[in-house]
Amino acid sequence: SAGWLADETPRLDSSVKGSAFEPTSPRATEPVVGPERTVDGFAKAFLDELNFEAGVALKRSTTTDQYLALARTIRGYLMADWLRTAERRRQNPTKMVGYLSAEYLLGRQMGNSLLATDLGDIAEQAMTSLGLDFNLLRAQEIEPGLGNGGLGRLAACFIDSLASMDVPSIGYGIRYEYGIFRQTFEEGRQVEVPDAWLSLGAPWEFPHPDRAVQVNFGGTTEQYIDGDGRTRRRWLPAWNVQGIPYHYMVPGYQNGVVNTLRLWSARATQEFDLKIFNSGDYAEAVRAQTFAENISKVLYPEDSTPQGRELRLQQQYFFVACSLKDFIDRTLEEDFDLTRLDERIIFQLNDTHPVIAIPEMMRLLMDEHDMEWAAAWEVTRKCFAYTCHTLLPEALEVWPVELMTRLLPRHMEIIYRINEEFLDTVREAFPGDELRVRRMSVIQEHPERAVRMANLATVAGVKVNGVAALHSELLRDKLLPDFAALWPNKFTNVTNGVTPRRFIRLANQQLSTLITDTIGPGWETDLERLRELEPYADDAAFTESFRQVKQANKDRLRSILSQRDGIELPEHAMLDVMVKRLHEYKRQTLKLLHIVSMYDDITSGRVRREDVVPRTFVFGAKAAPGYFMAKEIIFLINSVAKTIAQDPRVTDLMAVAFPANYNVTLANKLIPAADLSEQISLAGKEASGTGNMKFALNGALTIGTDDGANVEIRELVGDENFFLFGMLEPEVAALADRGYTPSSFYESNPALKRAIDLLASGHFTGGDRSLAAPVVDDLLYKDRFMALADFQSYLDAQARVDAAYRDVDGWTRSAVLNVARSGFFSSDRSMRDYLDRIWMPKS
Ligand code: B1H
Repeated sequence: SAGWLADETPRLDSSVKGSAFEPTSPRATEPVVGPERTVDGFAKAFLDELNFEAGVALKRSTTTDQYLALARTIRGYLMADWLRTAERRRQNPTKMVGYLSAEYLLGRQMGNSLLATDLGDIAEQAMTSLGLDFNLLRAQEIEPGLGNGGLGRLAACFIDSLASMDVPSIGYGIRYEYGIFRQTFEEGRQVEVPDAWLSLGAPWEFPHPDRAVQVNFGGTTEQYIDGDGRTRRRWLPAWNVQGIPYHYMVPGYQNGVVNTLRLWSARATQEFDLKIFNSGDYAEAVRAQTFAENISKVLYPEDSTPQGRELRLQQQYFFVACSLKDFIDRTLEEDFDLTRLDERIIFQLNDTHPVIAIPEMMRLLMDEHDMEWAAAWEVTRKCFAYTCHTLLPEALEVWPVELMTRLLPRHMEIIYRINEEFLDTVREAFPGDELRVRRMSVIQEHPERAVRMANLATVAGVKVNGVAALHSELLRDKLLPDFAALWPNKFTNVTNGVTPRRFIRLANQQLSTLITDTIGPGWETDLERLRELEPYADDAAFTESFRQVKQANKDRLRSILSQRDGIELPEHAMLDVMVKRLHEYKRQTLKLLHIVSMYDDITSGRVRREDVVPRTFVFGAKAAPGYFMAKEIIFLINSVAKTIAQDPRVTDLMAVAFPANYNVTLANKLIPAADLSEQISLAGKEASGTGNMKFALNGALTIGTDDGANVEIRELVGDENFFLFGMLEPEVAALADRGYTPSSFYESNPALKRAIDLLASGHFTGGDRSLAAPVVDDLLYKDRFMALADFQSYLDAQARVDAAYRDVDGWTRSAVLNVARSGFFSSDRSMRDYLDRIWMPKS
């Protein structure tokens, strides 16, 4: 009989309801088994994906088809663990960590998933058995570049560690349709190309349009009397969008745990459309959908200097509102009393970008869940902790009251009230000190009325932390001293870390094998064990292998740069690497002055050729598209690189490479090959740095200032294995107070004068002085970050580097000790510190 034919109900519309997900759950748990962990099992699963999911025959398939099928096959092996992890967490609800971050700079997913599942060999053999080139397929993946630099990469390392440590946690963020731009060079100048990372298909994500969440914007607020006769306020928003969750697997390292990263994508709501549809303009209504979808369209490419754009505030509120609603609905599923919400969640605010979550939590608890102000505040102030990632004044986010009132009027009211009560506390603690009250206020008055997001986060957060020891000290004593006076115990430090899985195991397989052969397995999740390598720093066989690994990594890099960028590098030279965002405070110009100085020494015959230690300099850096000076610096580096490459007097002694589009994928190839790591920011400006840690862990020596986590690296690896130079932070502050005149350093230092004159002469810019002028003039007359003041000290340190490098055994010894003593910089340790000091303190 065909009874089922009668049972189908036609539906009127094809829309999605804006309601939270309601599971129908016919069975509580289903037995889930992944495909067989054999070469044949893998090959079969792969063909199933290709044939039955993609509908493509192997012999007609493209490389893209094959890549997609491979990705889906690998994720199939993680699926059972994912469902099991989620079920286990639901069965035993405990306090979770909610990481709120506008950025996740994930890097490629395939290698990481293969490592987590330990399926690399099986997958490779399976592909070979089908006649496919495994590495070619892996190379197809476009990395999800949903972040700018260190801050976004840190978030990715942290969720990796949380999964590897089986900490109940969830990452929340934005699914940008376009991530960080792809950088290309045209005549040495940066040109940005949109990063269409989803264009080939998105095999690592799981969209859940049926679990959409509605987010409101604009409108007004009003007072009303509720059913119990209470006077209350409510928000009458003007428009809304919906947030569609996309889930990403976050696999732990070979531990059967798979956590979730939930990124939100904006769509137009029916309601939104209807208003315009009803006006009769169908085409306009369809067009208007793109207005809503703009919210998650593109990552703002500013690293450390936020632009106060309206769309950016919309992005921030959008993902925060979705995430809080998502989490609260989840706790309500277990009938949880929201006055105890802090027993279920601690939200970590990754910089100020998600700080609008604080008034949003208040609004949800009061307006949607009927709580009184006092009760709502009592719980809200236990649910958030704030990480500050900077000290640069221009990086501190403030949102104009005018914009905030227009976009989020209810939140603005709540912020005012939080501030009123907070300022009462200040007045009580410091009677009569109105200057202090003004400094601490969440609202700034000048140059315009605006909400200081860092102050709001500090008022509401359980803890405030900086990202390296020095930074946390400066944060407490220089950026927020008034808050520290009021609440000394609110301030703490958690030094950043990096995941050893991606940045050693995946990036440096040969070093990993050498380490495992020497100290046994297990160091990948217990990185302090690298200490056991210390005795081998003097072991001839070990150091010889170590050198061979470094050379192999250099050879691989040379071949990659040759293929990828058409850059041909000399075989034997010290590899001196500076990779990070282009920013004046990071001082790529100081590096450039060193290069020009070395060039000048050789071409003028000031040094004998046989005394020169050959070097290859590698830069990698993206500039924010609107950052004029940063782009001029890129142009100048490229100009110098080109001139040097064409000058036969120096080509055997120096080369400068600037591969375009530095990203996580390239970092994984570059860092393991480096001999020297350049960490040369002006002391007090780099909050932490995390590239510095990756280099040390891969056996590069650091030349660096006493800044950020460099301080801790030097303490750990030892003075004799680190090249320190430059002013200390108090000296920088003192010089700034005295008044800094860069030209006096230029006048009084002949080497510096020669380098700057040569740059200014047009020698590197085809004879055109004007092309070098923006950078040169800035150095001579402004030099906000005091490159000229640190120049001589830097040059001296580089001379020490040369001397050390000539001593091959001594250098290798130092490199080994850098690896052995950097285990502290595992992001697992950072997560342990967050747990102990912030998330789950044993009171
Ligand atoms: C860091 C940022 C940042 N600090 C604003 N601040 C952004 C600020 O899109 N924006 O508006 C984006 C990024 N990023 C970096 O964080 C620090 O400069 C590094 O020193 C630090 O290592 C890293 C992680 O803590």
